[in-house]
Amino acid sequence: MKIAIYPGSFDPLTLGHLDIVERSSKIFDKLIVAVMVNPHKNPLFTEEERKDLIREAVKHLPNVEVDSFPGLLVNYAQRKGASAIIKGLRFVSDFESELQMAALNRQMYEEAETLFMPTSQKHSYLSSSIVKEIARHGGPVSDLVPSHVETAMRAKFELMN
Ligand code: COD
Repeated sequence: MKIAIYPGSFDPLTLGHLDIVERSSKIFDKLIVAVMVNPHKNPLFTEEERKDLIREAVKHLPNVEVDSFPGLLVNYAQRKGASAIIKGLRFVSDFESELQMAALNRQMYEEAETLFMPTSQKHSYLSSSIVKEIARHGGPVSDLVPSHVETAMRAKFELMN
């Protein structure tokens, strides 16, 4: 069984992320969308909230699982028996850091190849931080995130105000 991991912060999942999930789930027997738990970051959504938002968005994709992991991605990939790590690419700047991580990851665990999937043009400008910034100020995000993510963001920002 060919297993791939699509890691990220997903704080929160955007339509850009979902596009990468849908396209890469067609290539592998199983795709694990893995929320990275980073104690040095201060996310808007908790680990469990992020996973729940992703689960709701991928419920039409039977071969997609949602999970989370702390620490090194390669250790997690090894535990899961993954043969590929999927990274979405938007800008040249994404490529620079991703190439470095891909080389180091392969050095630490050569059973998993990093595969870069280019963003769809309509999502090329999208990032979780920009979406949060727009939503925080009450701007429109319905074309940028699934509707349940929009609802969850609005609820968070209302609580904060
Ligand atoms: N279109 C296409 N792809 C997109 C879009 C979009 N609009 N938006 C984001 N993406 C891609 C990103 O490029 C990334 O591949 C993925 O989706 C997740 O994005 P984010 O923003 O949720 O997540 P990041 O960038 O905060 O996540 C970074 C990782 C967790 C993937 C990275 O830090 C990592 O691999 N960490 C593992 C820790 C580790 O092992 N470190 C040692 C490395 S040598």
